[in-house]
Amino acid sequence: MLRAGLIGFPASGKTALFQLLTSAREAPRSGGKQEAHVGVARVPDERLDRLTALFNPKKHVPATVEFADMGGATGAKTGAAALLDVAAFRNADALLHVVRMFRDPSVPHAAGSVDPARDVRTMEDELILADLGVVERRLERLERDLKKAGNSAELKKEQDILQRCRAALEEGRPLRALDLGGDDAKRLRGFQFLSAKPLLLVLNLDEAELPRADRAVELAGLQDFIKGAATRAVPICAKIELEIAQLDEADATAFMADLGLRESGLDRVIRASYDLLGYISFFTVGEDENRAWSIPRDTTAQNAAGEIHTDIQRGFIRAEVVRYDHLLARGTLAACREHGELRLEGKDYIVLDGDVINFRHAT
Ligand SMILES: Nc1nc2c(ncn2[C@@H]2O[C@H](COP(=O)(O)OP(=O)(O)OP(=O)(O)O)[C@@H](O)[C@H]2O)c(=O)[nH]1
Ligand SMILES: [Mg+2]
Repeated sequence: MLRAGLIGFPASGKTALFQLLTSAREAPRSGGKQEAHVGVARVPDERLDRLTALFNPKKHVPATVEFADMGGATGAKTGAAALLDVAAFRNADALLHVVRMFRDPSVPHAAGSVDPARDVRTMEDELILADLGVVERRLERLERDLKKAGNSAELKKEQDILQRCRAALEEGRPLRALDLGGDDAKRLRGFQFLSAKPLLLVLNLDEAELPRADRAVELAGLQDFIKGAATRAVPICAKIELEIAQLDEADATAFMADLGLRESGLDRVIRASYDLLGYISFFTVGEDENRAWSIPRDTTAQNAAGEIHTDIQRGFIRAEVVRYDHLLARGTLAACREHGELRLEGKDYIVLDGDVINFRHAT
């Protein structure tokens, strides 16, 4: 499951977005303790809906994304370093920075003016500063340990990579911009650096700017920033979307059409998150349950099985795979088998987006 942490300056719309994504009724209180509220959003997927119409299973289980929102400010006043103390943020796969673009005089901005490019840069600097603190503390320790342990090759390697991180951070570059090989990346994973996490800028637009949502990045002056590695942006108007969420389906569709919105904010934010992280979906189907699962691109069949259960991963024998569009066109798995569209794949098969899989495993 994908896990994302919502960060941003006070009154940028984090909680509004959190409520929108997770349909949470109770909002985390502003200015409260530094404690994360965690909510789960169901990933909308038309393909799963179609499969369910086909199989009519007892259960229909969409993939889910977990979002964390903080009661109280994240960033600015307290500094992003505080995020490192909160597991839901430390362990997040991605950070969603909610950037204020709406201009509502009744909701003053802590910095006195609405300036998205400034906020994005300030937050980036905070993430960098928080990571720099971690790197420096670890490097100090390493130096002492190296003196004691003599020439430990492993410690030396760690020192080397951390020194490269320090150099980048001191230049104001985030760790996600560092092009690290597999081994180095593995060495750093344990530190859970904030600036190494993929970053999605959620541009919280003013209602008046909704018709120009396609140009939100330019409006915010963020063209250069989003050229950075593992960095994306998605426009949204949290307030309007919350209003739409209160309407029944027919009214919501009409209202969205009026505003020129083709898909809901929830769809857009989740799709952008998947895109950013390179996540794909595969499906399992049957009489009991149809279900969507999320995995990183390039996951092997055996590891994909582990997403369902470690027993299935361990006892993996083979995967029976059919493409979603084949199954939808034929209507049944038996018909796909007859036409040679049901393939048997081994543990090293790379699962593709939209694969419908039945895992054979020893128990
Ligand atoms: N006009 C307008 N107001 C918004 C929008 N999004 C949020 N707000 C309002 O701005 C205020 C702050 O929104 P929150 O979602 O609580 O902001 P937050 O980032 O969680 O704030 P803290 O938790 O205090 O850091 C609320 O009164 C919202 O109703 C928007 O898109 N347009
Ligand atoms: Mg809040």
